[in-house]
Amino acid sequence: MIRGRKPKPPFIAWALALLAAALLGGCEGGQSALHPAGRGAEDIAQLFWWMWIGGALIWAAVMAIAFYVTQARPEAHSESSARWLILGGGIIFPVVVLTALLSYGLAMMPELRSSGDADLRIAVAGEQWWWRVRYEGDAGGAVELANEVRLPVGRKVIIELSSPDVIHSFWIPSLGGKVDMIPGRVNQLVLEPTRTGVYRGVCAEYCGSSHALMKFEAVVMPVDEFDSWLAAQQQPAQAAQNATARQGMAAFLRNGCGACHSIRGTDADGSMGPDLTHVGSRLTLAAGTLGAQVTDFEHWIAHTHRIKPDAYMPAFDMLPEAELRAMAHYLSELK
Ligand code: HEC
Ligand SMILES: [Cu+2]
Repeated sequence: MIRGRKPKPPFIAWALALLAAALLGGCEGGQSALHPAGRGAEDIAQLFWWMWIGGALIWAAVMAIAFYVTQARPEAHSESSARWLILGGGIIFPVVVLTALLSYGLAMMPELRSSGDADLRIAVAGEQWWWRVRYEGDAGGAVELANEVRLPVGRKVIIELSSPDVIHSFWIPSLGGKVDMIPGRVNQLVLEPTRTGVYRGVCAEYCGSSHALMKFEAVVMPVDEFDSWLAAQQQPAQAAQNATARQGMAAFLRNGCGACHSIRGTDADGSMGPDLTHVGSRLTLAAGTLGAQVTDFEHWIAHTHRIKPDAYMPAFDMLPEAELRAMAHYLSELK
């Protein structure tokens, strides 16, 4: 150890502050576990901060000891004081701290997983590379939609998670924890949103080439708005309103889209792809990959694989532009 060489805390402090700012700057907005909008996410954020404080204290203690032995008292230590340091710092201290943090974390689990008196039940299947969402509504019957989960604020909701193909993972960081969707079983997640708003959900388990293009919106609404939204979703699709939409509907049926897609109230009753009965009311298309304007519909139908590599829908770029545009109009008007 070379005496007299001064460490440079100001530079290190600046670097750490910059790093923290860069990291935490990404924690705002609709996809942040540190900006919770649900019961589960609040608990998890609290756990995070306790862990962070614990980590910071330990780091400070280790730095203080390192400073003490290299700068303040660099001379050799007696064997017995070294033994005590190893015993205390290497065994007793970590055992106590880790046991405390683990007990605190484990004590949260029953609450995070309790489904008790849920108000609503939603089944979500992760598929390559989109989300099939089914409301087991009582009054108007079950209703299926895709890539959007709407929830009433302040209500407890059970989400039943499954997958028909590979392992996916359902995660809305602002609302709650992350749970895997495993082929052959149904996992449960309980969410209880506390703030209205639109939050981002993602697939958190690598599931193939377009894994990163598999997002969804979680929309938390006031209870009465939610009820009327669900009642509207339970209705069959509205009839085509104008000549363009009528041409679009005919083209949709003629080109075989109905082999994979359902539009309740028409002959299209396929189930391999997303239900399109109210696709015009969605906030995004193709699992958060595009907006939901007429041009987005047209773009998706013609250039499917340029937008989402390997998606299980054929691209229809061979169709005349007028036909693509008519279908886009028809679908975007299915509110
Ligand atoms: C072989 C089955 C198949 C056929 C045929 C098919 N699609 Fe699809 N479609 C899918 C699948 C699967 C998805 C989901 C893709 C994804 O996001 O990964 C999809 C997604 C969509 C979406 C986005 C829906 C949403 O909620 O995000 C639209 C719109 C759509 N298809 C329209 C059409 C139209 C129009 C046709 C006919 C010209 C058609 N599809 C033909 C399988 C099919
Ligand atoms: Cu996935």
